[in-house]
Amino acid sequence: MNVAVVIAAYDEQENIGPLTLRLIQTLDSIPVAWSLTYVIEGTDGTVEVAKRFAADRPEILVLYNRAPTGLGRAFRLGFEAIPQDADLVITMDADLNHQPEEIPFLIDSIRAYDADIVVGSRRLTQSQTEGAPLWKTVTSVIIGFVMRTIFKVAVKDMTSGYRVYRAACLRKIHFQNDDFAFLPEILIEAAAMQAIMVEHPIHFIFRKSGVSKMNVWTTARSYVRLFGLCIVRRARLSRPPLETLPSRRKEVRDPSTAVDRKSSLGKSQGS
Ligand SMILES: Nc1nc2c(ncn2[C@@H]2O[C@H](COP(=O)(O)OP(=O)(O)OP(=O)(O)O)[C@@H](O)[C@H]2O)c(=O)[nH]1
Ligand SMILES: [Mg+2]
Repeated sequence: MNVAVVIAAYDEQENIGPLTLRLIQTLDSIPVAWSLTYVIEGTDGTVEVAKRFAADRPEILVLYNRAPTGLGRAFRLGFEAIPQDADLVITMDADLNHQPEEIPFLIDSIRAYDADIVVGSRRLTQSQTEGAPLWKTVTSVIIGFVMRTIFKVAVKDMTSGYRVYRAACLRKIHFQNDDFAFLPEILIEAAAMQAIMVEHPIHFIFRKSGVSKMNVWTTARSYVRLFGLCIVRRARLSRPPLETLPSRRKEVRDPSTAVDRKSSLGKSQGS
């Protein structure tokens, strides 16, 4: 099995070293072929640390931009770079929110449920969350509730960035959002494709180094854009088929038209 890990990092100099060491240790300990793609942005030295690891391990690819382009855009770039033969794609944060040692359990979960996506979840009874400020947890729970209600996606933790995707499923999903809202967008798209999604409890640890890159205004704008996009899509999908539009109904009620339709139907069936 080929596993491609994709991680976006923006000024995570203190975290990238310990994260990479733990990832290598975990991925080397399970019977898979792996690759690790970093999409690094910023100028704090994160890229130099990652490149030192990449010089030793050919499995590691480092993509780099100086200026941050947004989380969704960074992941789009990372997903484009995953090897063609990847079976699974794993995403996680670079700030040690997500524990690399849990990767084998998430992989077991996608296999056991024959799922398309496994979401590493902070919202199950066995999940553990350490150190997250109350406002973040409350905001995330509210966003999750609103999304689930409006878009009918049966996932409790829709904003979690710790996920395992079947590569074949991920390749079919084309998300539009350039910022944090790409995370729920992927699940909304996947639900529309009838993808099988399951959640697996994780141990989430709030960042101990570096600062949050989630800008409240940019993120709010990206969610507004997502809602707009989804509402337009839903309106298109729920538009009644031509026959039931009012003007067509009138036409069918007209006895002469109804006879015409019947006879033309009969003809096409008969021929
Ligand atoms: N390449 C890139 N990475 C980004 C960008 N924005 C965020 N990230 C990374 O995406 C991940 C999630 O961002 P965080 O700042 O941790 O957001 P968060 O988890 O909601 O906030 P914290 O509470 O600080 O953990 C981290 O690994 C960031 O370094 C971006 O514009 N470009
Ligand atoms: Mg984080």
